[in-house]
Amino acid sequence: MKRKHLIMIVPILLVTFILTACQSVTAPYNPKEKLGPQINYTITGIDAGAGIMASTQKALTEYPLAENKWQLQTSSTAAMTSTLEKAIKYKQPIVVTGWQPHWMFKKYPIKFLKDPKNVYGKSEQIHTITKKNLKQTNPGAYKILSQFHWTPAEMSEVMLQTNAGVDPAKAAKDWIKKNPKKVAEWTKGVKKGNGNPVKLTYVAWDSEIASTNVIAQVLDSMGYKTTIQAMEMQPMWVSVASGSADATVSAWLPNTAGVYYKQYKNKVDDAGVNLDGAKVGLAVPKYMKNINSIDDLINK
Ligand code: PBE
Repeated sequence: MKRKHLIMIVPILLVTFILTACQSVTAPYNPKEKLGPQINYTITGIDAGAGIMASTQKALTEYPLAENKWQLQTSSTAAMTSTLEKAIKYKQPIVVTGWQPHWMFKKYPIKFLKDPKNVYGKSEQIHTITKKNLKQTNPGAYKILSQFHWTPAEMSEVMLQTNAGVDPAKAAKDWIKKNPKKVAEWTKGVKKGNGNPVKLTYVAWDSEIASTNVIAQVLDSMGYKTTIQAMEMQPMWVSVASGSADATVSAWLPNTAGVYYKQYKNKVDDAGVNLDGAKVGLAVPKYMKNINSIDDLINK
């Protein structure tokens, strides 16, 4: 190529480059500048009713993030994870409400921020909550529900399937088929249900879609006739407290659903923990290397 041509091409390339760069709205994360202004002081949250949103409101006051212009944006789990995915694609800064077990920690390189004020609690357990006296009125179903216990890794297997587009009932069925020993622990010593109805209510979070579908099919396999119904968190607690539903396996405690547990604990029975080692907090992509604690949102 002649020198004259080169001289013409360079500015054209330059203009093209600048135009392309302008198209991405947020710049990649810049650790040398303050984080807040880079993301308009915004934490990307999920649905307003979630416990993690209430805990994050508390964090806004306690750290104190709100005084320093920070705000929490309400959306949905689906919108939050898609915003997170886009940010990660372009190495942009982002702060999200995060929890485990959830496939977001498998799919994206993200980390929890340290919570020195312990607003979110160290670790959470998911409890099985039944209506009062289910143990006496439906002892077999109660026994299965109280023996239901699995690990975050096991729950994640089902969640990853549903996230990949498999129907939740089918994902649950496949998991049950692959894990007969585990299922035998839950059904140990249980008499057949003879068509006895069981109604489970849940909130349609990925984790609870997984657990509710699995335990419903296990109940059915023992001869119970199980129906499941998704609802918001408050009506779910009311359904069990009023006895219109038999049980839920969706109670994240002691923190996330703590307000509801306190309100309804005299009207329900706690059939025990179905999952240990859950966790709730704020999370950021790992490439935000200098952001490791909630305090860093203000300091860095
Ligand atoms: N979650 C998932 C729920 C509990 C399960 C953490 C989004 C919540 O915040 O209430």
